Amino acid sequence: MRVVLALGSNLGDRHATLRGAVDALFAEPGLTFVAASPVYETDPVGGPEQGAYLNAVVIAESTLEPRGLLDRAQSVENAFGRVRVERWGARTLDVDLITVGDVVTDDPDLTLPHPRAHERAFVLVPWVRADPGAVLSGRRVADLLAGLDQTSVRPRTDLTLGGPA
Ligand code: A4P
Ligand code: MG
Repeated sequence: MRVVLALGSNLGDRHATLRGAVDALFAEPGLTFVAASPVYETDPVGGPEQGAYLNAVVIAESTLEPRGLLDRAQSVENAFGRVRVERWGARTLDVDLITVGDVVTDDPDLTLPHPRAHERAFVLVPWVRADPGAVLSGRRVADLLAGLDQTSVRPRTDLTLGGPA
């Protein structure tokens, strides 16, 4: 199954964290790297006052069950010292599952597609760069973006993500 993962960091060495997260995500069988977006500096959305994020999107082929993929994402978050203090608060690393094939679920522990992805420029801008034909719930991501303010999502052309080492 084709899967889309969104990575975010706004604490510590954000770029090193994102690169390390890509290595960790693909370190075990079940996930094969397909593409990574450029890296973007983004204004924080929601939550308490906090610093700017680096955000990026990674596309992969997965043979994992959706649960197994969530476990992988959460263990990588934990490996990078994620401490859950406050929802939407600052974090060294957030790994969200945006889509997992065509799976649709409304389980609070794993909602697919990600319930806020369609309104988040910090997810959709990198996603469409990694996959210009991307579709979310039957709508072209490029079209979804046309209705969103993208000024809060700025390319960091001095930084790259790329695939696992
Ligand atoms: N969960 C349910 N569905 C999913 C899914 N599709 N992917 C559950 C990942 N997790 C999912 O997440 C809370 C719970 O959501 C998990 O236990 C999981 O089982 P969390 O990572 O513990 O907490 P969180 O990330 O603080 O909450 P949440 O609701 O995931 O927040 P968001 O929506 O991820 O927002 N601004 C900018 N510019 N860039 C960002 O990256 N990120 C957030 C976090 C807020 N503002 C941001 C950014
Ligand atoms: Mg999250």
